[in-house]
Amino acid sequence: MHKKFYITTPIYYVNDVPHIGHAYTTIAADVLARYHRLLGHDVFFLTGTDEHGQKVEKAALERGLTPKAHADLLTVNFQKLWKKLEITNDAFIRTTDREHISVVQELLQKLYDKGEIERRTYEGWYCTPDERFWTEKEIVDNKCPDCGRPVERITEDNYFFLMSRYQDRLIRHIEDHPGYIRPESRRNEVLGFLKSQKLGDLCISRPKARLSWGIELPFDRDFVTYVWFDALVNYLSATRYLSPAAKGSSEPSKREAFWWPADHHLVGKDILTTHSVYWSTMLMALGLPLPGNIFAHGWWTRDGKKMSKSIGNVIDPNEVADAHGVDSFRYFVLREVPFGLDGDFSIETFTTRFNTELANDLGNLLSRVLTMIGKYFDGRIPPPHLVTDENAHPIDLKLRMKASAIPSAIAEELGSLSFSKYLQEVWTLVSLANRYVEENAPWTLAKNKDLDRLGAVLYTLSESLRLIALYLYPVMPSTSQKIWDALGIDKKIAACRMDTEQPWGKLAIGAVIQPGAQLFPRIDKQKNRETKMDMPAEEKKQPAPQPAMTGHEPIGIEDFMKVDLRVGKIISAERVEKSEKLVKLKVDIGTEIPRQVVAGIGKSYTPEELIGKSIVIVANLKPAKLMGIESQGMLLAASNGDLLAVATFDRETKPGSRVK
Ligand code: ME8
Repeated sequence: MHKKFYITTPIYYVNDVPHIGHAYTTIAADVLARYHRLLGHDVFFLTGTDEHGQKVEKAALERGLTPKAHADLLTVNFQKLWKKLEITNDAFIRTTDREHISVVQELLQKLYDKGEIERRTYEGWYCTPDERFWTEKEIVDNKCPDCGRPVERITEDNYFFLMSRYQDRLIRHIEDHPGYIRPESRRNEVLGFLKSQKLGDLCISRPKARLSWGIELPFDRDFVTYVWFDALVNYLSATRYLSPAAKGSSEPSKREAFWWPADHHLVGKDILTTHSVYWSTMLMALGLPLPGNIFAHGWWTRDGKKMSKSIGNVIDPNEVADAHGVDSFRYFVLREVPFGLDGDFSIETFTTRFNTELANDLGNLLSRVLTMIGKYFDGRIPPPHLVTDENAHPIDLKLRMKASAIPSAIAEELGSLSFSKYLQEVWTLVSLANRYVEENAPWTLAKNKDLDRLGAVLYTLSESLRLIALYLYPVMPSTSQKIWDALGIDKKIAACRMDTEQPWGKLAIGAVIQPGAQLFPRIDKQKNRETKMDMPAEEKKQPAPQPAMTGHEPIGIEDFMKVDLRVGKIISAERVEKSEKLVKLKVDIGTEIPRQVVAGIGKSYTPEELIGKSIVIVANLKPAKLMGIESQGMLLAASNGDLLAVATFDRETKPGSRVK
């Protein structure tokens, strides 16, 4: 028996270009679709564009185009963006599709024939420029509450869907199905509203005299369908003509039955009512099953402010992805805010997460492991030197157990759409692997020629990285594939199954690693304040500003205490390419992440003799770039002409201890 998984995003209005809100829902849906494919489920992931109605007609008019020509142009922006963001939607619906139109008309006719739609005379206050009705209570001094222009009293005939009939049934459905509307707070809002107010009927037509850009009512050619009635039907109509063939049957008629109802409708909080009330009652009237879940996510602000075109602070997902990569954008939006709450986007928070979580925690872990395999094992995955769990090293077992526990944690977190918690779960493994490096000090094992243990340690780390990539694949598909490629795994994750890949020990011994470029080159926060090493030659020539007088004028203790001197233990050292002097060091100063320090001591020391030394680090120096590499501190050394002497300690000292 195949398990099917059907997920949708809202269909986006083609009145404007895509922004971060559109990208957010679509990325979230893509993560779930990819995850369910990894589980071996039959997946149908649908997105598309909403092309009828007043908003689109108005936008087209402003550009001097017919609504259809305008829609044809703007829908491409969405399709292109989804391609760039590696969205794997199985179909893209446009409400101007002939097949969709015919399903909308069929359903309207069905409801009309069943007596669920009625013609009524409607009287209300109408704002002509805004083209919408207001109630007596809403208008202010006979003016439109939205634009402030005078409203007129209009009486016109329209068709109404008798939604009020379903109020009690809807309340019961929401109460009986706690997962129907999520998150909990939104569910309570909808229930509160349904229980405290009488539900009205829904006007589902617009006279053609007022709006012609819509689907004609099949039972009255003078009217078009209200845009929301048309749009919501997309979730159902797509199953008939855009879904993958139903498993075990090639008959198109079986498709709707196979795919419907959807498992999740992901929507933004502002369109929850249309989905939870209009759509649910429409389905009830049609005698169709309701979707499994409607999830309303929060809204993004930028630097604490609402995004708006007039302020010009709308985030273009294209720009962020072009500047810093698709995967980091996908990661950020899902990691930063629990799905369901509002979130804020700022370059500062993006950069911090990028540099610490992606560049340091994950990117450095991979490059360290690959460098050591290259150096100590000729670039081949070494054997783990373990036979059973019994003779495994306890710290190896701890890492293995954590790695094996992640799939069930992911199932739980993604089951409740807790994307941020899911990523945090995977990051506990990333952090544990980083700690494992420090605890095992492979460089010391190498120095002591303990190649068996060194092999076991590097195998354990490579295998952890293989699993980290597998677990991160739904969010960061390219990065994950790059990690597998680098580990010499000759498989496409997209074609793999979680259950066959998740067992520990699947990494092939002897596989040749393929180190590539850094996964996440750090974003330089102070690009404009780079050190002279990175400056153009012209600027380099200028005389350096003279340092303040030192050694002559006495300073107070408070000045000296401003300098944070720490004991640092060098855990790795390598020469900086194309430089005689510079050596890149990783220095343990007692923090979880070691410091990277670039020091000009390459003429006086070989990297090998530096490893293991305890030195003095200026820990609160502003980071600077040397030959394009960030240095996060400085070591103390004395110069004897050309030969430098690094300050060390004459007794064992703990990394991170203050030097004063
Ligand atoms: O509403 N942050 O389309 P749409 C997060 N066509 N999400 C945001 C946002 C923000 N700042 N601004 C907007 C429509 N959104 C209809 C849907 S479905 C049958 C029809 C979200 O293009 C908003 O919450 O105006 C909504 O989910 C989505 O963008 C599409 O908005």
